[in-house]
Amino acid sequence: MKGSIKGKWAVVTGATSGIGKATACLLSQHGCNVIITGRRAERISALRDELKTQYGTEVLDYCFDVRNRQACQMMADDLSKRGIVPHVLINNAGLAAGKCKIYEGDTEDWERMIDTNIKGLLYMTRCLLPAMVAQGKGHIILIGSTAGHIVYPEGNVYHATKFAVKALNEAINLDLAGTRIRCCSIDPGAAETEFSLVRFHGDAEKAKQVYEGYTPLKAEDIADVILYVLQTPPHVNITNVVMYPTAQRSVYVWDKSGLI
Ligand code: NDP
Ligand code: 8X3
Repeated sequence: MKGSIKGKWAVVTGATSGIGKATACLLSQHGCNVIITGRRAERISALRDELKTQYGTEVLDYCFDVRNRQACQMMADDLSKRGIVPHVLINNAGLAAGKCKIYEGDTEDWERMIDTNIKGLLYMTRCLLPAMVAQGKGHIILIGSTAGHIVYPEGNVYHATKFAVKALNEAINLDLAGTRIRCCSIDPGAAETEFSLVRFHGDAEKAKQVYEGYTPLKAEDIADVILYVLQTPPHVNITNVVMYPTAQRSVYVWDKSGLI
């Protein structure tokens, strides 16, 4: 029996762009009420209006930085005041900042990645998981990466953060043993979003080159997998999905001939 997400509440962090936005749209299309978050206020409110108009689901929007623990807690408190216990938390907000040898790394880039990809994910989980545990159900999705399985040169700190996500997925699952709450890390390879634009600090030409010569994953491909995982029946816990574009078989093996 397929589980349904209709009428449930899902928190999606990083919903202003890429994977988070595609996921918020798909969940909303399937009748799920969404709580969308991100730092870019205009994008968040535009998405809220679009989803309400297009799908008629309930949408709440919160504009904050996941690196700010108090702001994460304020969102959780506000939900609780409204009597909403999210059934789903999608910890998607994240980034790579820079790509260079570790001895040339920018420590501000390191802090952005560590504070967002690890600490932001932890804050959101710490703020929302207790209510799920209390109600005895829920589903957490972590957006990890193939970068959390194998390291490529100059990826150093980004890899460290995604290896941490892999460890946290295992840890969360262990700590939730004996509950009905499930946790899954979805780990994509190259997906064309604003990811590379952010990584290369706004250099659009460099970002474009990352996706040349092959068909990368689309944000919607990852959203499809998230939906599949969320719709599995309550006795099924898919704990990890690794997905590459067909043209990429590992972080090292690509076909960039333009054929695939
Ligand atoms: P995008 O840059 O398109 O989207 C990133 C999202 O994260 C934006 O909505 C951004 O919103 C949000 N975000 C970033 N920092 C913060 C912050 N401090 N506080 C709140 N929100 C934040 O990239 P993707 O969609 O590709 O990235 C989403 C996730 O997928 C990341 O965790 C990334 O590591 C992971 N991933 C991406 C892959 C890829 O190739 N694209 C492959 C594997 C994993 P805003 O700026 O408005 O705050
Ligand atoms: C993003 C995938 O290969 O650019 O996490 O690191 S990769």
